[in-house]
Amino acid sequence: MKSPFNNFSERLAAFDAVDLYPVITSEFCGGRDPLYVLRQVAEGGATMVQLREKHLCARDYFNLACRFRKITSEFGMLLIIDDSVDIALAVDADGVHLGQEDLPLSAAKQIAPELLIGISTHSQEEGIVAVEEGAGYVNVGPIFATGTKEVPYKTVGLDILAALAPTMPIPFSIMGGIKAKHIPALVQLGAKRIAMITEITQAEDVRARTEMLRRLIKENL
Ligand code: TZP
Ligand code: MG
Repeated sequence: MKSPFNNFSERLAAFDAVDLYPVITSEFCGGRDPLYVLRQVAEGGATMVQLREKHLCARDYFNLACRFRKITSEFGMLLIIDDSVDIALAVDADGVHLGQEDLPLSAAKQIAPELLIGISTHSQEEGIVAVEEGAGYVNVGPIFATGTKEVPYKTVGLDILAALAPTMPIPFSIMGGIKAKHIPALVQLGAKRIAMITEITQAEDVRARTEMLRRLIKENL
């Protein structure tokens, strides 16, 4: 299945307009099929999703990513693959999300010039480097403590977010321990795109939760 977006600039424009950034990992889907959770997120109106699997072999990650591509294309959504540039290219995903220990941005850009490449950053300094190296977007986190991932970094917190938001020259998302109750304050500090795992994927009604979170972000913009 093909991406609904033709090139980097269409993907960047789509990311710029994102409000909620759901990240789906099989082990955090409350025992449900990640494809069911994806469909619920899509029906709830999300315009992008990241597939993030840490324990699948490349073959299984590829097969799941193909199925994510089919559903996200059906809904006109951006699809980002965590960690793997090769799988992102192989399934015609729209981008790849890379951490500080993954393939360097410069190498990823060389292989995949039309992919939207997102970089995980944990401080203002890492954010500046990612921008200088030409990231498509950056994700800043963990904003709050999270049990979803072992993070060897201090939480970013609201003060750093407040300092960083007005100076960030490219679109950014934030992540880490974020729940619905935090959204008004985060949006008022300048965060327009909010990435979440468990607040979405462990909701009993994922579709209704997606709709509610999107509404909450938009109401506070
Ligand atoms: N990177 C920084 S925090 C985090 C990742 C992958 C996990 C966020 O998960 P949750 O459930 O939204 O706290
Ligand atoms: Mg990674």
